[in-house]
Amino acid sequence: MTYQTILFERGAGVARLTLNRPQRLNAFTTQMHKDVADALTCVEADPEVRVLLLTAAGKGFCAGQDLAERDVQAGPLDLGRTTRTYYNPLIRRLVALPIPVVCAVNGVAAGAGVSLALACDVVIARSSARFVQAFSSIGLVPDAGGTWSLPHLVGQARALGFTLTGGTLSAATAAEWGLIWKAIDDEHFETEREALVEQLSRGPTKGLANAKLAIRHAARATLDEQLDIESELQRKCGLTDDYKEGVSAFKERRQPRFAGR
Ligand code: T3D
Repeated sequence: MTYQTILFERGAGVARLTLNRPQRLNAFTTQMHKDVADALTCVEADPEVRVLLLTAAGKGFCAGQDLAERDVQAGPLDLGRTTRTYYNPLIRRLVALPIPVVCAVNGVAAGAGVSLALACDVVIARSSARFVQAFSSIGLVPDAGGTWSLPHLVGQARALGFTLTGGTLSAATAAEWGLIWKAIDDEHFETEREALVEQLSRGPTKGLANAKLAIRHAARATLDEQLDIESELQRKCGLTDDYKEGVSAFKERRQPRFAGR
């Protein structure tokens, strides 16, 4: 399947979705939303895919909404409609995917590009990448889940400071704040990205999916509720082939061979 605005391939348990409008720092157009949505439908329907890698072509990751698509002189725009139609379903689908989603931030992320990265499960960034909270520069509120993920990840003080000043964070600061998992030296970025993706593609997929579910659920739960969720998810994990394999491998002093079931 070929697309106008993304590259998409599947193989060896990995789906790779690369935003591909490098001349516009991979800013989102309506066509890109449609292409990404279609690729996600393929991922959701393919039981062989055990990890999704989201990254981008060229020197940028994603500059958020393509502002060339917004004719502000032509009359009022209903941005509530565009976020409801495109950004909200995208974020909901990424978070709901029952596999790990790795985001490899290869360059600058701005506006909804930041929010998009933060919706992924494991976010790594090139040391030279930066995160720009561009919304306030054009009079908008962070969208694509940004007002939810930011304070959850870094706390209210940093979320407000970053957002209201339209600030820029280096990858190193983003990692230090807990916005992302890791900043990686540019020269080691691809190698580490591939090692991470390979590790996750060979992992106990159902266990990883349940861990993702539990950790994401914690943001809106009490400890009591969370203990119950853990028990229920642990019950499910205990019935998987991968649990049997993991314990057997430990006892036999060998590496486990998880089948993702
Ligand atoms: O509309 C709705 O549906 C509501 C939803 C909104 C979601 C949002 O994301 S709102 C926020 C939109 N994004 C921005 O405001 C970011 C705008 N871009 C920038 O601030 C800067 O470009 C960056 C900080 C991202 C990077 O700066 P720099 O100096 O590294 O690169 P540059 O030279 O500014 O950009 C390179 C090219 O990409 C340039 O084109 P040119 O001059 O070489 O032909 C630039 O115009 C283009 N570009 C960058 N960002 C966008 C863009 N073109 C269209 N839309 C963009 N968002």
